[in-house]
Amino acid sequence: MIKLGELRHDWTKEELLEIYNKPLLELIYEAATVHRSWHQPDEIQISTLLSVKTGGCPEDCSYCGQAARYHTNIKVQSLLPTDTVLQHAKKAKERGASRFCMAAAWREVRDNRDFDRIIDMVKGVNEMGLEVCCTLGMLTEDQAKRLQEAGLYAYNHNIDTSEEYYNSIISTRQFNSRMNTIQNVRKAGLSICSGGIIGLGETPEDRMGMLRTLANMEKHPDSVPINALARVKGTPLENLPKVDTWDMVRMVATARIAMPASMVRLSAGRIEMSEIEQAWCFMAGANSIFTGERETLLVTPNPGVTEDMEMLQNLGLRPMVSKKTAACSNN
Ligand code: SAM
Ligand code: DTB
Ligand code: SF4
Repeated sequence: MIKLGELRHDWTKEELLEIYNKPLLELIYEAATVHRSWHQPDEIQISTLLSVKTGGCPEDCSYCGQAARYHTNIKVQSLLPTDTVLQHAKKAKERGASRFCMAAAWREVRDNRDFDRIIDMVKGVNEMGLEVCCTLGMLTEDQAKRLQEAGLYAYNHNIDTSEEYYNSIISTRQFNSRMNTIQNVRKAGLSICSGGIIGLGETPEDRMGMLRTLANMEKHPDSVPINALARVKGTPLENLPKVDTWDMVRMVATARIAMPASMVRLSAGRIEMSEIEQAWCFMAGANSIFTGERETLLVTPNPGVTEDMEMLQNLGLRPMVSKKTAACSNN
């Protein structure tokens, strides 16, 4: 019998597979029980995502519409002006977001003027009382430190899939480079957001291999985004089948059990899920979502903010207050 609800860092792939393959309702019940003992079950974190630099990426991630080498219908956009980004952040806050995440289609951060501009954006968004997050590709320890000093709260860097399957999906970098960046982010004292994608043609063993890597880190990532592949026309994975919702529910439930204290974020793929399907994911322990102000995630569609707020209301859920706002109003 596997004991559930404890913080552990020694999961085996077999144990995780056993959990993942449990009879569905039993699995959901157990994940919901763990969820309730670690979190306020009616609170959902709203993280607004903005693509601050879109497309033209030199990497070959075979799921990604932003890789320059694939012929996708994406509009390439160089780094947005700081003012524009700050306006978006203000609007996101007014609409209930507690976290604002800025994404750039970069392989890695370079110490150039664009990075200086990102630093200004981080300062500006931080001053609004939002938790600022960035996802900019690979980082050195010094760059992570610079972001932290500017007021960055969290850094998103996904491991995407299992170590074994990684090279079938991405050839322009190694799994270990991702792990190194996560280590650099940790050394800078930033909150870590790291998860992955399902629906890339991986096996359940790969899915659990990915969760095992995340769950056996010295400290679990503070948030774990679970993405279902958003199939982008022109990418090598465009014709893969849509992820089965019950697979998503199983993945969320297993992540919740393996990393009980972490935020589990229902990420890409929500546009293809009904409110009822999303409700199952919340029941299974998801407690965070990405909203996009422009009804896109980065380049693919996402539910609108109004639709999302209606969904939360229908389900009796409420947006989580930012830890920073809560701290300010208590003073
Ligand atoms: N370029 C940076 C990087 O790769 O870390 C930051 C942005 S990148 C778009 C962030 C993450 O989004 C990827 O690591 C991947 O997990 C996820 N992602 C990208 N395209 C996706 C897609 N089509 N479907 C699902 N998730 C996707
Ligand atoms: C994450 O795990 N999911 C977000 C975020 N991190 C940056 C991105 C999902 C992208 C989905 C496809 C797109 O719109 O490009
Ligand atoms: Fe570039 Fe990130 Fe897309 Fe990979 S996932 S191609 S690194 S933007």
